[in-house]
Amino acid sequence: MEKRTFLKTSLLLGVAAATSSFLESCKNAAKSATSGTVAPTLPPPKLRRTTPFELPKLTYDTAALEPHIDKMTMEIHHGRHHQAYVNNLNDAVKNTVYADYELDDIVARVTTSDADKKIRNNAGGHWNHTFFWQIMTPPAGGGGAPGGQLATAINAQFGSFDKLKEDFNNAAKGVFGSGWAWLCVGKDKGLFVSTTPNQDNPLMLTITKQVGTPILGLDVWEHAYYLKYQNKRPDYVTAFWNVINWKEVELRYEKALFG
Ligand code: MN3
Repeated sequence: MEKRTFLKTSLLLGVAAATSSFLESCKNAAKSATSGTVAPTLPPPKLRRTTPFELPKLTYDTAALEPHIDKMTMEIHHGRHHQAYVNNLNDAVKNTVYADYELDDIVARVTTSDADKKIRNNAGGHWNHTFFWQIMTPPAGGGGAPGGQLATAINAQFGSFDKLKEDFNNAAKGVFGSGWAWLCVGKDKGLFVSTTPNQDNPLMLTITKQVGTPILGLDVWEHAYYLKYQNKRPDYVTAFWNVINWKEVELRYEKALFG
C-alpha cells in the first residue's frame, strides 16, 4: 500500500472509529436519559416513603381458602413469591428516582426502559399480590354474586353477571404464559375486562394497553395454582369465584367511581 493511500485509509478508519464511538456514546446517553424517567403527564409525588416496603399480613389463615386454593400454595405464594417481590423491589429502587416513592406512585410512573425493568416487575408483583389477597375471602363468606351499584353496572354493561363471568374466565384462560386477568373501572367510569402479561397491571400508565383501576383480579401464573390444579388452569379459574370478597370489590368499585 502506498504511503498516501495508507494515510488516507488510516484517516478514514480513524474517522469511522471515532464516529462509531460517538454514536455509541449517543446511544448510551439516550439510554441513561430514559432510565428512571417519569411519565411526563404526572407531577412528582408529594408524599414520600420513609420505610422499606413490607410483606402485608394475610387477614385469613393460609388454609382458609380451601378447598378452592390450597394451604401449601398460599404459604408459598404469599410467604415466598410475594416476599421475593418485596425484597427485590426494595433493592431495585435504591439510588433511583423511585427510591422514596409510594407503591402507587411507582406503579403509575414506571416505564418500559431497560433500567426500569426490575422495578416494573417487582412493584407490579408487590401491588398485584397485595390486591389479590384483599379481594379474596374464605368461601363461607365469599363467592356468590356482587350487590349494590356494582351489580347494577355489571348488568347494564355485560347484560348479566354470568356474561361477565364468561368474559373474565375467557380472558384468564387466554393469558399466554404468566399474567393477570382484571375487571377494571376505566377513565369513563365504565367497567372493562382486560389482561396484562407478567406483573404488569392496568395502573401502569405508560405500559398498559388499557388504563383502568382494577377492582377484581386473578393471578394466572402457574405458581398460583399448579400444586393443586397442575395444567388445569380452567378449573382454578372456575374455583376462584367461590372465594371472591364481593364486599371489598364493591367498595373498590365505589371508590373508583367517585374517587
Ligand atoms: Mn403470584
